[in-house]
Amino acid sequence: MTTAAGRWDRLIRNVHLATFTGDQEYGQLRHGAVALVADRIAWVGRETDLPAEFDCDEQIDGQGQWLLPGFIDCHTHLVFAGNRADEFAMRLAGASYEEIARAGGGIASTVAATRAASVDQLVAAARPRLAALMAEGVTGIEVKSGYGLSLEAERQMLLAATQLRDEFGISMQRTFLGAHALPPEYQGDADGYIDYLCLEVLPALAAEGLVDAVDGFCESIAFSPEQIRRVFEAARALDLPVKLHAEQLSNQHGSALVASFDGLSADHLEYLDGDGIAAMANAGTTAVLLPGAYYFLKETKQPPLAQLRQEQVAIALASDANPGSSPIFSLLLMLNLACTLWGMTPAEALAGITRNGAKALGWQGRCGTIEVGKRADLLLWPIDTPAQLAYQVGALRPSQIWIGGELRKDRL
Ligand code: DI6
Ligand code: FE
Repeated sequence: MTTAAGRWDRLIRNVHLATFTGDQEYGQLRHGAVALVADRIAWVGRETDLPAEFDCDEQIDGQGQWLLPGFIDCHTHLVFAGNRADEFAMRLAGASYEEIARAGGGIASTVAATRAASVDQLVAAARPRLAALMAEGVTGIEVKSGYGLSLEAERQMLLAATQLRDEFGISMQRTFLGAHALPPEYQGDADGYIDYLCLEVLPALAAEGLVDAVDGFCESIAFSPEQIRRVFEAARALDLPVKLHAEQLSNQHGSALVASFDGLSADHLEYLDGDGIAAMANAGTTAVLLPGAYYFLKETKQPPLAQLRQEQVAIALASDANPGSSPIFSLLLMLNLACTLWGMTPAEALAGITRNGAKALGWQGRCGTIEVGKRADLLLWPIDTPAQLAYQVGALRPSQIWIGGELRKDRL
């Protein structure tokens, strides 16, 4: 199969393209067409610029709808057992997220439920969450461990994620988040727990091929920058990329730390300062903003959007789907929240779940835009303008989804 002779497997025509390349808003190209060969994009352009002769097995009439890259949810805690509705009620009655965590609730309660679950039970619990995200167009996702906090229980979580990846045929980055919280058996010995992660857990799980990246929670209720640095050094020794939950509840200077390790992303960032932004800009570390957690925790300190823009730090958006701070399984809702709560533009928000979402995972060469050579992860949307995706809440679904060039007939 060669593209030079105009031999294509599929041609999607009569569509408006939001390519997320170039200078136009949304990278838009009206009256476009996209040709696919196997799982790749082979040609992109205006319909009127199609070659006079080409050979193509299948032509698809997009009926004037919009074609976008598949969405990337670059920060999720999708695999967990139980729920924290009781804690939600406590917070509504006035308790803070930090108070609940310090009193032994919060992440620790999800750890107890997750440790008690089998891989099959974790998969069964996560299946409807992943199906909900994918039904709205997610074709690439990051899934973290971090509710196991022991070798066996972290392995169970990563095995569940791997099983979901294969079952749904989705691109997935599996991230080791052992440094999420201190498990009960290490109370009072955070440094001992970090040793255990660095010397035993991470090397073993990496050797089993279950880890694609490494994350941590750098916060006064979690781990110090010095402890996170040791986790990052262990990741570096295994050639694994790093990212960090940073500056979510206070400024611990985690963003500068992750940038100093050429990290993929620093995530949350409400308390990020100018030095952190400069370090991220220098290192090319993506800012992953999580409007679901901001909204759900009723945070009032906004991430420094204007300064991130000014320093040209790439900004991604993600669901942070998790049982404690963002039990929200909708990436489209994140677009709306980022625009209404922080003043992001619809074009910025959409770039955050396409081009910049891919960059946050180190996938910029592979997906996130409509470009020749990229994976054919594509969404056809029955909308008049891409801004509609950030504006409307509910009742929006892609009319077609292609993953790796294959039409997902189940449409999930
Ligand atoms: N920050 C978050 O928002 C999630 N993890 C983290 O480090 C929340 C995790 C939870 O509350 O279960
Ligand atoms: Fe998170």
